[in-house]
Amino acid sequence: MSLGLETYKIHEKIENEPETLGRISLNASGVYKVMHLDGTEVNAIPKQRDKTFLVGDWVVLNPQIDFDLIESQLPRYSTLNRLAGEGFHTEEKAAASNIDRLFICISMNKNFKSSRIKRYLYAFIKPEYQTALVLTKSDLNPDSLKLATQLSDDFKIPVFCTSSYSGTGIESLKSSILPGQTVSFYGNSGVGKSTLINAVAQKEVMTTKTISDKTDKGRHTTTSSRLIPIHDGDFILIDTPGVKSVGVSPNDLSLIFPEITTLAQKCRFHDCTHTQEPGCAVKAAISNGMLSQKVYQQYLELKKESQATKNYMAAKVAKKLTQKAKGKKETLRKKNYQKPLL
Ligand SMILES: Nc1nc2c(ncn2[C@@H]2O[C@H](COP(=O)(O)OP(=O)(O)OP(=O)(O)O)[C@@H](O)[C@H]2O)c(=O)[nH]1
Ligand SMILES: [Mg+2]
Ligand SMILES: [Zn+2]
Repeated sequence: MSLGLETYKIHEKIENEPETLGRISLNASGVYKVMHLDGTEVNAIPKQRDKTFLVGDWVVLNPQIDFDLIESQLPRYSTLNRLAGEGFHTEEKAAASNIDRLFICISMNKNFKSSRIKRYLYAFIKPEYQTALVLTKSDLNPDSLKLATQLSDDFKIPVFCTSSYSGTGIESLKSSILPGQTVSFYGNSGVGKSTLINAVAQKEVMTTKTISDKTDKGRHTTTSSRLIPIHDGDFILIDTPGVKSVGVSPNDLSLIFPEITTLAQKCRFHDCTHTQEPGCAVKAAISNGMLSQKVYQQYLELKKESQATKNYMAAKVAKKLTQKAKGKKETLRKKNYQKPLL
């Protein structure tokens, strides 16, 4: 079993690897497991207690009786960062390392929006790994195939249309993964990442849970990243915990649509919404074919979403403040309470 070592050696130009090498296969809030090249998995403890690792890291091990000490970590050639934060995207958290391909999973249920994809691609197209889209649960949407073609035309990246239930697209997804590659799956909780991994692996390697198809709200079944060798380590999958849907801040919006930001500087009004104002450079660019109608629509959709997130966050803050004020009143009331004289 090579666990992707050959690929790693090519990237890092290593000829002879250290003898006791392993790959971090689980990180459950700082509790690690490591996989040896023969496929066995053991508990692992960092020699330096404050050192943290990512699933996918190559590490030098010092085997003990019933665990391995992690002596050191070899450099990473790629890192997958998850978008995280409450309301808006406020931080990035590393989730996996040394990956060659990333599959962004999007469920084909009725909440599907192509503007979201634009947002994901902005965050995840990186030179260190190849990115592709995976449309999951295609059995829920009769237009899935059509959408897949449209998305691959629009975004110029590979799109796989899959259903783990019917088996559609699983084989083509699997055969697109080259020997020795490490691939990771990313997406909102409940889109079906773990079910897809089980379908590709043809066995129950990941726990999945039933959710209501009505809301498609995941319950965060997978809570830690996990490395899974397929076909005796021919290629390696990394399942990552689902992310909450992260909102788009106005700042993200201008980064995702640089062409609109540039055009907006020429609008007559500085607070132009690019919808009906006179002298709008964005609308003018659409009329003369400089800006595509599709990109404009995606911009409006994400802008609406950004406003909705802003309102949601404002309402949440207001609720907290009211609760705080109520709490203060209550303490005051208690403080002023006098025991009745009997
Ligand atoms: N209709 C349909 N449902 C699916 C399909 N794949 C998965 N599901 C269902 O979607 C739900 C979530 O699947 P999971 O694989 O646990 O989702 P996940 O993305 O791993 O979720 P997290 O681990 O929380 O990030 C389960 O109820 C699955 O049965 C599919 O191809 N079609
Ligand atoms: Mg999962
Ligand atoms: Zn304008």
